[in-house]
Amino acid sequence: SSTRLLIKGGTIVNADRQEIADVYIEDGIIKAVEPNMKVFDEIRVIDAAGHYVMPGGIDPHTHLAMPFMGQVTSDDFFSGQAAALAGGTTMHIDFALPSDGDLLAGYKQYQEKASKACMDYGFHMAVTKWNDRVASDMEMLVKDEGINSFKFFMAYKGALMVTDEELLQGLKKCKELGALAQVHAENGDAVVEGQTRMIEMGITGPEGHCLSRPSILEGEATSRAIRLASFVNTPLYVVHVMSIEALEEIIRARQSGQRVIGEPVVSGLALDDSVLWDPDFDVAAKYVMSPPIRPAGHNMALRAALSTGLLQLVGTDHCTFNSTQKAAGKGDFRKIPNGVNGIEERMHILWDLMVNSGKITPMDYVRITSTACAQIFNIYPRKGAIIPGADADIILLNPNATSTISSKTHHSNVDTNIYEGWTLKGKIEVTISRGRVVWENGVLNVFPGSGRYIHLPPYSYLFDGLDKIDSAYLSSLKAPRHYSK
Ligand code: DUC
Ligand code: ZN
Ligand code: ZN
Ligand code: ZN
Repeated sequence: SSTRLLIKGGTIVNADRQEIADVYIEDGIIKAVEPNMKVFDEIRVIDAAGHYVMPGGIDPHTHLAMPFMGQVTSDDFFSGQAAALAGGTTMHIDFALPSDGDLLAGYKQYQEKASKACMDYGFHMAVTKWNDRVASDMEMLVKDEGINSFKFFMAYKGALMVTDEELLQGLKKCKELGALAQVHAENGDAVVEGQTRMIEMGITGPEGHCLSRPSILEGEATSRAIRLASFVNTPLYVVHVMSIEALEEIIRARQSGQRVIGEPVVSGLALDDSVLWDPDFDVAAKYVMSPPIRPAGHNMALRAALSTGLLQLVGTDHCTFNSTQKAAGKGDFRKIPNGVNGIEERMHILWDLMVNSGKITPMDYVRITSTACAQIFNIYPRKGAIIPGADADIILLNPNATSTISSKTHHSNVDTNIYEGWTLKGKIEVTISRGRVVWENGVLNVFPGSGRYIHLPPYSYLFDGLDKIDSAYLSSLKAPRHYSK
């Protein structure tokens, strides 16, 4: 039986236009977007007058069911995705982290974890070492399994960190495959040095976390990654941009024509590091993530960059640990598992922070929460747009309603919330996932196994014309040289 749905009279917002129209959906696909459509029998009609009707959010950066720092993140693919849907996000791209650097095995493990998915998802794959096997696995994942991005950690020395040599090989392979290279940019050697300094000074609490890895270390690694990507001439995606130093490197590179994407995360935009000085360990520890939340001012610069297009899309780095898990680092901040929540809060916080404040328009909001992500990961316009033929992933936002965040009412499987008590204006009242109403009147209607794996094809627009740049470079080498005696 076909499911038919008509969303009537709302303000349809796409990244490039806004209009009052109806949206007709059949079997999970948007069939028509037109004003004043006729209502047929046996069709469910949702009255959207006074509401913004927008593409569902796509979170480019999450960690569900991930073993990390001796713990496993508390949200799995069901609880994390249910939370996402309740917060207006209808797709995410999770970081598959292979336990022993074996990419294919890791990919299969993550697909197994995702068998309980209740919304659409894709994967990035983390590369934590380099050898021929890793290279051939990357090739297989791109050609057969729908992976088009690989993340390299420049921090987490002794665990996930790659050397510059490994990063360089990875960048070359990404370029060859048309896959997007992503970096966690912090200087991992200097982080260890900074941590040792703190412990020697007797600073063992959560404030030691941000003091030990200041923003210059993020700026240095961002600069290094950008310059290595330039040397290889391949696009680069910098995940969780947290600081002015990193931002400046990205802006410089973009202004010189380099293809660099910068992704801030909600916590870095919305908070500052004062929270890490809370005398209550349990409170301060919940904000520990890497790179750390920065001193006040960095967040304002990131917001400004986002509003002017210097940063392109927003993730969350959703990576939740319960307070009992965070307690592993009581007395030594180095053992606090790194990660914060955000998958459920991202859409509401960005609306309040960026749209209500007048920094961006609803169209910009759609771009930074959905469209840009779909374009970068090469699934636009199937995702990220309300147009005929696209997947019916849609949200209805009431700009006049408010909601208050609390760990007591959120859907994420974690006992704390870093935005506890925040009241936000602009409420996502309905979430539609591939034509099915999954969130309405404060009630979730989801079941495990209903989410689909979305193949992400290689060679996004970021690769267009790159070969011309390479051939121009090669022919410049053949040009006559002039030497002065
Ligand atoms: N940072 C975090 O805070 N959590 C997961 C991994 C990371 O890089
Ligand atoms: Zn990271
Ligand atoms: Zn992350
Ligand atoms: Zn309403």
